Amino acid sequence: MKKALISGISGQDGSYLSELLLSKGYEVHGMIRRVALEDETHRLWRLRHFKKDLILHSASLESFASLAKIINKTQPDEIYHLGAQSYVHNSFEDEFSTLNTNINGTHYMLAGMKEFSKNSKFYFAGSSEMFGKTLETPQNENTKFYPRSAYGISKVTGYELTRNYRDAYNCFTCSGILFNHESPRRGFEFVTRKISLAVARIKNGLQKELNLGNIKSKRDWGHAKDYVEAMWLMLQQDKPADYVIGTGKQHSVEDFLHAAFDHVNLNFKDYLKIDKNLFRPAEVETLLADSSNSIKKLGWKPKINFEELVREMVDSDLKNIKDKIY
Ligand code: NDP
Ligand code: GDR
Repeated sequence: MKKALISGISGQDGSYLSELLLSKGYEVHGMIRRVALEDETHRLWRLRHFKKDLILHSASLESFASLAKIINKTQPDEIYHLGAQSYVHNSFEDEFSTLNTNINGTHYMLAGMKEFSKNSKFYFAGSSEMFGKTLETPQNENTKFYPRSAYGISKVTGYELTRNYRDAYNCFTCSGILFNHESPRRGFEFVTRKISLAVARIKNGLQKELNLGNIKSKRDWGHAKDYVEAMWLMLQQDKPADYVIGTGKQHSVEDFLHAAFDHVNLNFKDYLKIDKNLFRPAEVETLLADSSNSIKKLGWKPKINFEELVREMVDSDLKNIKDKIY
């Protein structure tokens, strides 16, 4: 039986990846913060349906000793390093924690693997935020990086560390340069989930307006379920490499608003308030993936399109309201 170790297992991607690996017969180990154990209902909500099938360890991305101990103990075939401070807006408010957790956390995971489990295969969660102020469109594996936030900078550094462990120490390390991916399990601070929950609340008379920042920015949005499959595929190849993963289709935040409100027969213009405080000091205006290399080498293709994604998120939040979850 293959063994996998996932950092950030309690997040959106960690939950979908766990389900995928369990369905493939893996023994799945995950790292969680100790505080999560004190409040499982809220902090481990994404894992609640299959938590009994996972082996969870408490660890902190800020502590090399805690990560190395678990890597040594579990001796995983595959390590998926997803844990990070992942909210770009927050990285302007707290650059220090973002850089510390994301850069050192990645370094500690790599160093722990090299020291105690050299034959593990390693996945690093890179991001389209590394392209930032895009220097060409669409973006592929050869596009130069121009990060626009401490978050983006931390991911470029993580990517370089991951590549260096491949070059210098012959480790099997891959970076997935993943574009935005969403789902009903998306965190509430991200724009798509903020919109889907607001639509459900407004439809039910629980909210009157929705405050947003820059609705002109454009993203390449896919479904998280499709993207965790790409992570797994990367570690099944004969040789390690880096891959761009996206749908190749672009929509603005305004398009998302349109689709989400239309789905419940409301007009977003009746509820939207633009809030200057929600704009970022340096915005990433436009992102669009060229995943042709991944389609060719991994045989990966997204299955869920933008319209289906929006409908699934809004329907899920309507159900959450009906079931009195929010
Ligand atoms: P989430 O924010 O949903 O999950 C992040 C995970 O990291 C959570 O499990 C969180 O734990 C954990 N974490 C955060 N800080 C710490 C810390 N200091 N110590 C230990 N664990 C910590 O992110 P996603 O699932 O959406 O993304 C997964 C990874 O992929 C992230 O690295 C993200 O940056 C990257 N990424 C995401 C994309 C997307 O569109 N979703 C696109 C490209 C890259 P807790 O639950 O306790 O907070
Ligand atoms: P992003 O996602 O920064 O692309 O990072 P987010 O959903 O936060 O923002 C997308 C765009 O929407 C604009 N926006 C708002 N965003 C938020 N969160 N809240 C608002 O009220 C709002 N109004 C407008 C933003 O300015 C931005 O242009 C996500 C994260 O998952 C990262 O971890 C990941 O690496 C990248 O995607 C790829």
